Amino acid sequence: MPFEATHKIWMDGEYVDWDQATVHVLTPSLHYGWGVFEGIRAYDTTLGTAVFRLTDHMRRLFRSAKIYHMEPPVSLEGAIKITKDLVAMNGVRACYIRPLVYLGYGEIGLNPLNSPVSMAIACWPWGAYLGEEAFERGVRVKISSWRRLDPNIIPPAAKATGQYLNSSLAKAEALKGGYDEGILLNPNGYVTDGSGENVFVVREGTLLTPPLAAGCLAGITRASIMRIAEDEGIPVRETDLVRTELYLSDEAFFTGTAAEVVPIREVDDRVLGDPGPITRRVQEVFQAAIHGKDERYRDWLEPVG
Ligand code: PY5
Repeated sequence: MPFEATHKIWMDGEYVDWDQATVHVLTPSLHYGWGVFEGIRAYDTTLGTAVFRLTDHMRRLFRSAKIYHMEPPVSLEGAIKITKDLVAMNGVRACYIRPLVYLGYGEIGLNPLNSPVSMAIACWPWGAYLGEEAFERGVRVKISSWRRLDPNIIPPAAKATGQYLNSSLAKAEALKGGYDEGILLNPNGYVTDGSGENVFVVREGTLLTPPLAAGCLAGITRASIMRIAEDEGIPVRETDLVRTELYLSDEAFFTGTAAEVVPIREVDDRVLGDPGPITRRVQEVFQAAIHGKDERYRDWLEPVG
């Protein structure tokens, strides 16, 4: 998917032109994947342009950095302010925001502890991650032959750049097989998440999703959907799921910042069918929430102006 470039990207204290936002080829993070990032969205809302759960995303970024012994060069409050200023400065009403904390040029050995820590924040308009049609019709999913990383190999609790080799292998396998997305099982065979989305299934009116200990990312959309479901009187339970529970579910869907809420219509060629009523309901409430149209979730919106 090509970029729809904006004007400025923030890099280590400066707002630089989009085309000038480059790093040296010997930047260690490029070689060894030692970096952490976030995916955030700003929406055109009833309050003007507002970032969805910006503070929660930045907290997760700082937690990821802690796991990898990196002290971001700005404070949490600083990162929040810069993000809002950047979105406003670029004049975009809605966009995807990508903060990145990484090791800057300086060292090329495997010791990550002596390199300077750099940070960048970019934003650009980014449409439906799994395609416009996916919202309505749902996606076809394959259980990946690639297993999710064990927490003692590379911790899924951090959103680290190198870790996404695992997700991208699953994504590539799914696409080459003619599917839209892959779901990864953990080394014990339990469902974790999609390559870039958390997974929910509906069984007899209850929403089920894998627990964090299964090895999925602590998704902010996941947490939002759990809260929405509770408010809507839909029971939610975190529980380990095996692949056949996806095949036999009444409904299933993905959640994520890039993807938002996307129905799953098939898993490994077992048809679940058109999006069901619970999927539709949470999709609808989530859309209202992110656009400032549901009072209950106003505090999730952090206006840029
Ligand atoms: N699981 C994985 C592996 C993810 O990468 C993501 C987010 C999620 C779950 C959902 O988390 P959240 O709801 O907090 O976004 N993926 C990124 C995103 O911005 C990267 C996608 C390219 O959605």
